Amino acid sequence: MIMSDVPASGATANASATTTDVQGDTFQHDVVRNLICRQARYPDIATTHDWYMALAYSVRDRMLARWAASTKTYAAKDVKVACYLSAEFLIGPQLGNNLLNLDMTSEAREAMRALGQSLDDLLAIEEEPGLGNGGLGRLAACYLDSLATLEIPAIGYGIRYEFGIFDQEIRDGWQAEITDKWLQKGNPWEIVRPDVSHYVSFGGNTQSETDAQGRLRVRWIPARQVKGVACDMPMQGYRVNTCNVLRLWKSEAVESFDFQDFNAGEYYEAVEEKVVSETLSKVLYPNDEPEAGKRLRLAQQYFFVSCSLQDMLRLMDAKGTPLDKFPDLFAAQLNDTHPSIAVAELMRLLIDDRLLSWDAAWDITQRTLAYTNHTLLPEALEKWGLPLFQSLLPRPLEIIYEINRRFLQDVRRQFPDDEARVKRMSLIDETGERKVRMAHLATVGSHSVNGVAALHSELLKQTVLHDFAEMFPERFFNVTNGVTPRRFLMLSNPELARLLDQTIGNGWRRDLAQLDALAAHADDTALHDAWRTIRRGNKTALAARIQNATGIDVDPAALFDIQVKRIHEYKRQHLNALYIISLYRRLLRDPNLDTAPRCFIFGGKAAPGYAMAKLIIRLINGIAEVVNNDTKIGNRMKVVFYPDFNVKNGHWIYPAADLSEQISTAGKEASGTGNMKFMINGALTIGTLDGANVEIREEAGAENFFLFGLTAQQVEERKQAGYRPAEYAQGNDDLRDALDQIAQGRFSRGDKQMFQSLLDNLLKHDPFLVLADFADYVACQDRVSEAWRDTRLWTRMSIMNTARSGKFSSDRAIAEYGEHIWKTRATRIDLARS
Ligand code: 26Q
Repeated sequence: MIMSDVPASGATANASATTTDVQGDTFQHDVVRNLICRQARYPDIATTHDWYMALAYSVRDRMLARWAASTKTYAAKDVKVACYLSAEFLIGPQLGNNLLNLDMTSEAREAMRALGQSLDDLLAIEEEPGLGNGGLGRLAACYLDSLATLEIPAIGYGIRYEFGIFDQEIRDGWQAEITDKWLQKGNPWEIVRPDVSHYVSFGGNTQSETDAQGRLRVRWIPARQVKGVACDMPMQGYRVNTCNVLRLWKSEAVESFDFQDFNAGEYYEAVEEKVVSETLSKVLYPNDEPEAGKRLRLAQQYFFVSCSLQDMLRLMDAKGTPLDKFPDLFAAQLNDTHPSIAVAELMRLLIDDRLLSWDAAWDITQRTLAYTNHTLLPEALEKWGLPLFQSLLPRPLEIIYEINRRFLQDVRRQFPDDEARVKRMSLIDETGERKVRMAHLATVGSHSVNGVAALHSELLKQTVLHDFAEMFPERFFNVTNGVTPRRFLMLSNPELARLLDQTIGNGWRRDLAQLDALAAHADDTALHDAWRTIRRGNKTALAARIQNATGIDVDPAALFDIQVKRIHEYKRQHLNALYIISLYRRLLRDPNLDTAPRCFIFGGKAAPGYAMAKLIIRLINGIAEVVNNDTKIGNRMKVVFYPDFNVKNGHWIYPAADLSEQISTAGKEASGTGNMKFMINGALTIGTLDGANVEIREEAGAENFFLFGLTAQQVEERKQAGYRPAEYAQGNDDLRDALDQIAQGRFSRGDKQMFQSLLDNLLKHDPFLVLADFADYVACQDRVSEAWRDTRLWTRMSIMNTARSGKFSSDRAIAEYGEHIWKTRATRIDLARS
């Protein structure tokens, strides 16, 4: 099958010819044909990468038959499509997941074996598209998997970054950032559609005029335009025919780039224009917080949002749906405020291009859009200065002013004589340099606002969006995050999946809540033995990878204590580090101390400009160097910083964890999703009452969770009362000693300066209460060690964690979004009849 034969979404096609074509041949034959016809190689000289490409194309062909059927069904039937707008989609390697979802892993393994290739080798060489920073981007990917699996018509809309999140290397203990070149050898999953493109305007100014009907019209005369071209990736559901699309926009110069009439000066200007246009989708910003004044970032956001909304309008036109039915055809979810310019852009498209009245346009906009908030941290709330906004997006800014004018009128009507409230709620922050508050824009322009865990959704209503929750209580929801059990259990822990099948049947594969049946077997000795054997196998596999990546030898019999996530002060990797130092010092003082051997494993990237996060990585590596080489310690503890934590490495890490570190300052982590990946795989959690930890503990049972630390309310009270971190160091010998060791250069080869800023910060400010929680954390870690020594007890707790993890499937989360927010329904795709 030739890829340009596949119709664009919204068009119709007869898939039966291609379906027969693909299915008529054996799979092995398909692979060889793709090797020759697409890779232009023949078997004798093909490299492993050639075989990978040939296999991937053959798998893609199977998906495209289902994609055509899905697209045709959506175009023909009265369906509502969920559009997930996100600046990030951290989808991970695709081959294994697509084989799993198509239920053809064994077939592919067999075919490749017959061709002299190992499927595992081919899986191993796949580059992962790192089109995201962390939790938020990975959540979007899990949701696409669940949407397709639940047979909900859906499109993911985002940006096709040429360079995704950097690869991390560790040099001399420091993080080094290496450019991510994921597209260098081609992306077999992508289908570029030059025919699906939209123009996006930037800069210039606006003019008002009255049209022939006497209506006031605004014309935006932009300084430049950029073209967005659709690059599609198929998103196959698990054992269903539904195949949805992830549509990522790549920026290009507009065609009017003209070689005809130029003198030399104009030629170079024209080339420069082309370069600037193509820069838009060049690189993912590697920060998981906004940075002030980054013009290109705002341009990226507007670029992908405008392309996506124009695309939805195009699909609606193709279907012949009238404009006022737009909210019945599409639900658009805004993944944080990054796409929140959609509020102004949809208004602009409806008013300026489609000539709707303000009120009609506003009704459509609000009924279409919904907003998910992922943070309460004030520094992480997106705001854009007016001068920048004005110069880049003059027309959308005008619309924001008008939205604000009308909105503040409503506020004054509902809350008379409360100008303080008006100031707090305004879409424009006038406290310092004037800025657009994107969270306010998203809230005002949406019919639904949700947080990502129960605690977070409550705090959202009490803090950053308090005034809005008072004014529009009916808009506020909670949808606790979830993760896909396909990738994070079936694919990455196949042995455990098989054991679950044997123990409780395979119903859990379609409905993760059925894992609950495992609880009845929690004391079954045979299950305990099988459970531990599998976990030991997973730990041995991770140990081999650790040896390979770092040269450190770890013993799979040790307790694997793992913290993997972005490096952030609020996530408190340094609290973990301080505990490790104190344990090390204890072991030195008392060589006969009878403790459980532990292997502490860290992983995670630091934003390149976040000095403190980079210093924390250096500290962990400094501790590792000392501890791992101290013969007095032997194998009783090891410390590892596993470089380049990403989705692919996660596949090896989550199934090998005994203990999951979820130790953020209460009230700061919106949800967390790594916590769920660990739990599903049978790790126990040591954690604070933060984000989804609260619900994890509720589900697992308090007896199967290691809780420590201040609550969100206590954190606030402690701060109100004037928190003095140095007092905690004074009052705790172990803590003072650990800090002293750092100060003396023990973990920096004698350099007493290296960690000075970190120590100063902890002792003088400690904004995330590391020192206040230290003692309780140590006490809790001691309880962990006690429990670990009772193998039966630990295994039971591990089984109970998996058994009670059903709630944390992204299928449950997507079902809630579908029912309460989008009003979408499952649509069965019939392959035979398409
Ligand atoms: C914004 C503007 C400019 C540049 C970058 C950004 C930006 C990029 C990424 C801001 C935030 C992010 C990512 C945030 C994130 O990953 N948040 C996490 O979302 C998860 C899914 O809901 C939660 O589980 C985590 O608790 C939350 O931290």
